[in-house]
Amino acid sequence: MRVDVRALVARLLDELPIVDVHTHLYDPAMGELLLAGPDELLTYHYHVAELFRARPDLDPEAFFAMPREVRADLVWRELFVKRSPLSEPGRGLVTLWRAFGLDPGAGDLREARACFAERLRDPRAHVDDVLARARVREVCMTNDPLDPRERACWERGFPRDPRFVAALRLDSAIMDWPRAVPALRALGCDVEDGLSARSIDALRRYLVAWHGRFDARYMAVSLPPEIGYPDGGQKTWLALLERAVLPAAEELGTPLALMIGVRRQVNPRLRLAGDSVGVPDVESIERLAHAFPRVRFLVTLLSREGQHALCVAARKFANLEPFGCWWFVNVPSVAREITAMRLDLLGPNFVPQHSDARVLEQLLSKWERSRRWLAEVLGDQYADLAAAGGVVDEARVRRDLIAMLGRGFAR
Ligand code: FIX
Ligand code: ZN
Repeated sequence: MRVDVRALVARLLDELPIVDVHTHLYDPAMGELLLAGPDELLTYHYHVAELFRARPDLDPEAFFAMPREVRADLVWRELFVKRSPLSEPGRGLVTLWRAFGLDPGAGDLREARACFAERLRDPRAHVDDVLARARVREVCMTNDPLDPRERACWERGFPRDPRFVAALRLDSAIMDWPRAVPALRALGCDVEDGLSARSIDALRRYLVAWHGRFDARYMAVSLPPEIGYPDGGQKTWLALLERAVLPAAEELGTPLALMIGVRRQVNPRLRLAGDSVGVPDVESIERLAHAFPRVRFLVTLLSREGQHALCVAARKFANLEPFGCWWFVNVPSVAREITAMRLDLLGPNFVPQHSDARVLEQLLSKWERSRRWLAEVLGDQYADLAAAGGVVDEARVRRDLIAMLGRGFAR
């Protein structure tokens, strides 16, 4: 019997319980840290960046001084009422409105606010419903002991929701040294301003301790495009990475995610929406993978450039693992290309996508949208395999999809 390969792949992908390997969501027990609802959704920084393109006359300071509801109303009016929401974030929000039975052509947010207010009367039930409808079985958070609001939760302790797993984020600790020194010292980490052996050892112990406390799945850091490894100790963050973070990763046997290519705050007036992109230095990643063969590097690149070189590097170093289409490359046009290339060069041995959701309900829209282009790309790939005479059946496709999207970074 001939199987309709593309339909089979789309169905299995649709049914697959996903492990989302990178988000900015929090365990519901962490209270207000878990963002939800229309005002958070509309003021997501992806929409805010587009608002300033639509309204170049708008003063960012005046915008951020407005109450959140007023900002959300403005985004809705400018990007969804006065123009068609043709961008990927715009189409994502429309997808979400439809999923909740809301009218994406509405002139205001009244109906949406009423609907979510009703749902959020029982936040736990809402979380369960969103996860169930998104078919997401596990969500990786982004956890930073130096974030005071977050730390208060960990220090107080809370019953963990097993669906929300932790990832120890390192940016605030290592990227702007010695800015973090006072905060680290306040946590009992015996660092000093300089990179003395004492500082390095204290930082390594701090990472090991918080990784344990979080029961983290991996450590992660976002990096600028230029890495320049090795540089003989010139860049402080690179020295900290080499001397404290990588030894901690080896000691813990935990992967390190490198999220490469972000140029933070090129336009600080736009706050979270003010970060940009640069072309990453993949040769340094190869050199790191070579120098630290016992560390598993999970790598995602923010730019379209460098993606091919990263796939080739991953063919040379099995401890390099590409993952996800991050932020500016999480648009179907580019994500399709990247994913087809990864499949061509690596087979099913990588994690094709994460959501980067910041607001709970985005799990629904982002995965709905990603599942579509994933189904197209994977459908083509399996159809080509079948045309070449390969065996493509339900059991094999399901096995591969689970390996790519249903197990997180577990091997
Ligand atoms: O560094 C990161 O993890 C980025 O994903 C975020 O900081 C960024 O602002 C974002 O939300 C992208 O999706
Ligand atoms: Zn992120």
